Amino acid sequence: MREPPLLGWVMAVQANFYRVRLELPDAPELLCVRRARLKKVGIHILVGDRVEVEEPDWQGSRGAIAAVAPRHNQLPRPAIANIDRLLLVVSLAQPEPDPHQVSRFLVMAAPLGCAVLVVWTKQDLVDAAAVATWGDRLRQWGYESLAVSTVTGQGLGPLGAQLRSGITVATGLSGVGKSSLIQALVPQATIRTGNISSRYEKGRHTTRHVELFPLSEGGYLADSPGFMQPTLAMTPRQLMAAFPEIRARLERGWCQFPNCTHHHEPGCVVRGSWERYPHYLSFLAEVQDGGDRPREEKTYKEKSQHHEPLLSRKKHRRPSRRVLHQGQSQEPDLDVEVGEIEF
Ligand SMILES: Nc1nc2c(ncn2[C@@H]2O[C@H](COP(=O)(O)OP(=O)(O)OP(=O)(O)O)[C@@H](O)[C@H]2O)c(=O)[nH]1
Ligand SMILES: [Mg+2]
Ligand SMILES: [Zn+2]
Repeated sequence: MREPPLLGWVMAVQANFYRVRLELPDAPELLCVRRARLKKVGIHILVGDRVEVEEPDWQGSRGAIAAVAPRHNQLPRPAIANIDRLLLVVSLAQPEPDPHQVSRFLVMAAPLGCAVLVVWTKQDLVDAAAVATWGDRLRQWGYESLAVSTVTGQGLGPLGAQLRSGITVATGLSGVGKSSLIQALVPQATIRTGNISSRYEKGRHTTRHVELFPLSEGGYLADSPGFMQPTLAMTPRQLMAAFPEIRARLERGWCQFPNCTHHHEPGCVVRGSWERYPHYLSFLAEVQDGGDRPREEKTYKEKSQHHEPLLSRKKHRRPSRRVLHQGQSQEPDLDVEVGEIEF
């Protein structure tokens, strides 16, 4: 009888090697190559991928990736698969929160279909009233948030407790403290943090390398490069679905027209004086402008479902691996300049 397959998760991609953490307790991480047959059919492997490893060399900590499981979502930049939670990092000061910008990130996260948690950083720089005001405001929008400081250590315990399962990716504007936060939560990680002013001058990100860090209480956390000006790549329908306030209004009543854009149409139950309605209108104008581009018709979730290589869920033995060869995926573009980065 064949041995059961060795399954693991890709923690980092380094040149042509993949660092894989096996699902076996106490197993060492293996530095793996991608099997030539996967390469031949254009199957790429991302950080966050669940993979099957063949021919482990336990002494040399080496192995070969033979198959990749289907992804439930993926971010192209940074290239990470199977995200369970997006940690939207916003600083309470330096820079101050910009509600429109926060809204934009929340909207961008929605098509990934994962949980979203907002974390306010640099709590040490503001008073308790400011923290409470922002927390209340986000609750009105339909999101939970919590405040932390990497200087005083406030809030880090409760945050770690919320990240205990699955893969979490920290995102947010440049300089808000994502890398500092990850460094505080994962002390054994070596992450570059930066000085905001010098980074703006150079116009480059401090954080470029993508890696999953294991949290002490469970779960994995990845850093990502900060955004300067994120763009919305989605359809108007996806935009509407991204607002909890809109969803709530449509649960209570119906607009007169089923294809209502909630802009000018008569009999609209969404239009109103709620706080983020102006955000919705400006995002709507933005996505309608670029709405003809075909790539905007698909979410990354849909894309990954259609193009990803398959690892047969039940029978990942040798004969079933032929399924793998049908898949195709796009090579992630990892070297992206400021301003081009988007979800
Ligand atoms: N006062 C204070 N400063 C902080 C805190 N967290 C981070 N900083 C500072 O904020 C600056 C930016 O921090 P980073 O962690 O590099 O920010 P980032 O979000 O990773 O930035 P990018 O990698 O460019 O996206 C650094 O100078 C940090 O020292 C905090 O809790 N309090
Ligand atoms: Mg960083
Ligand atoms: Zn409407």
